[in-house]
Amino acid sequence: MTAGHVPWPPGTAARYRAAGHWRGQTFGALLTSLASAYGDRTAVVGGATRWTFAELDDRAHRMASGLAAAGFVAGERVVVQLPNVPDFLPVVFGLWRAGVLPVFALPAHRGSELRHIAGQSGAAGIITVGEHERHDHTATAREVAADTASVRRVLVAGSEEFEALAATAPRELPDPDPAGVAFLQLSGGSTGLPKLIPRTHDDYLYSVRESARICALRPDSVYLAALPVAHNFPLSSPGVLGALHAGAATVMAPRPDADTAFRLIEAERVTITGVVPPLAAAWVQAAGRTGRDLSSLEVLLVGGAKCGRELAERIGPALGCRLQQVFGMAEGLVCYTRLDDPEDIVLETQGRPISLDDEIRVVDPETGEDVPDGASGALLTRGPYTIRGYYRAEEHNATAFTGDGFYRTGDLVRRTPGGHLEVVGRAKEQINRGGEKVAAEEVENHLMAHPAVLDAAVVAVPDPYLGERTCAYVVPVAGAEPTGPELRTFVRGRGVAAFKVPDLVQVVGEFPVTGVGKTSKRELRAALAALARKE
Ligand code: OOB
Repeated sequence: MTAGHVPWPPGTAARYRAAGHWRGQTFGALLTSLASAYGDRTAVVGGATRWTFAELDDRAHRMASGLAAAGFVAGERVVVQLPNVPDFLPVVFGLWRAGVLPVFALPAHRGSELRHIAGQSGAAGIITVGEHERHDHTATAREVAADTASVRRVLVAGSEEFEALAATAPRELPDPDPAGVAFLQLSGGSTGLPKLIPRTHDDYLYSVRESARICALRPDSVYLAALPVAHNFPLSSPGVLGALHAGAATVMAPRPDADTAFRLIEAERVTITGVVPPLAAAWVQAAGRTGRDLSSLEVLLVGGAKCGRELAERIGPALGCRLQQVFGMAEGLVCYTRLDDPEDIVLETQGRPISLDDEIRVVDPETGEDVPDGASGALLTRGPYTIRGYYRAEEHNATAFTGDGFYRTGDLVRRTPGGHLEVVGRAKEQINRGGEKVAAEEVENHLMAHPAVLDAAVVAVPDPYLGERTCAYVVPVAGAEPTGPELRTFVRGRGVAAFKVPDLVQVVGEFPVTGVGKTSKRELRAALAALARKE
């Protein structure tokens, strides 16, 4: 058992095994079996690289041996911050085979997030790239390593050292415990910095296997990884892991823009991909004037944030494919509209859970009582691939989960009599910036580190393109006159992902108080958000 991991109760675990959800297979063992079933078929394409399943399997074996030879031992954690490059796969499968837990950072993360992730996980190493999208990732990783005691090594994909490691003679390593933690994902966060989400081989593989089935992946499918591949959506819903599981090829898109994606869809005859709503809207627009042949595309998954009916209706006609909505979370639960669902369900709901063993409760946020179908309420869930606790976060777990193990998602939903969920809002202090999650409190803390800032409250404001943008209301200290641009530059300078820098800054004399005169952050945010919606 991994320290810091809250396991499922033994009786529940036994039930999930008996039902065949948990099969006792590790990701390393899965790749071995895929290599024997699909050896000569293409597994992954990106840039000038094109690896078959056998080649991927071989590189992952070598990587595992190289990592072990470099001193990484089973149970340790290594932060992986890689963009969409083929090497993402041998690195992650190599770590899995060595029993080392990848900790998935996003390429957008900067020193602030990386330091938190490495520190919180006690990471022994960081695997990153050189320069990517005009940011020197190696330099950031080295800075973080220098002041994070546990980090012994930074490895840079593509470097000579990395290639030597990837060429190590393969040797069999002991297969880790399939019921143990395979990796740590990041939560979108609502209180402060992102929490770490421990996922096991058993539970994650179940969601991957079922996602591949629900999305009808087959060996001749081609999946385009357009979104950053370490995120749960392009990783496993059905994502690159679902594609591998089905013996299908994955194409790594260096960027998600329509030009890049359409070029790859045409060149590689892509059949399925997944995007967030703003990207879907941009693709829909670009499709009208593209000279590219998109006829191979069968399914576009849209999720990560609410896809409104208007956009949903335009996707099929514009891109010549079917829409599949997906509502998921790194903590577990993933819902899909099914390929044979009636059109209204596909256009209006965010799908139904993967598993009949996903338990769904929709409750009154005030009383905690279940509400009837059709009424909106807070979504609670528990099931065979939803965590029972964040990693090393006992205090937070006490409020994020109910006493009987339901995860409080923070989403407001409505359930149809057929069991489909419609996401109608959010109770958590988080801004969903077109699928990129911003924890209000994290940004407020950065703002309050500025000497001219007395208090800050970050709220969502509606945005036609992103769905929501961030607005920071700031009260200055007496006599100070900080400006919006100055505060934005300050937050950026603290080394945070660009999507967290407030889009708007409003400097105000004081915060409005609510009717009852409450001035708690929570009340303030609610009042400001209501104000922002009215404007
Ligand atoms: C996905 O995962 P996360 O962990 O980045 O964010 C989860 C949250 C949900 O709790 C919900 O607030 C929001 O993102 N969300 C949606 C949505 N899909 C996710 N809100 C409305 N409509 C949707 N379709 O975002 C994620 C993980 C796996 C698959 C897809 C998305």
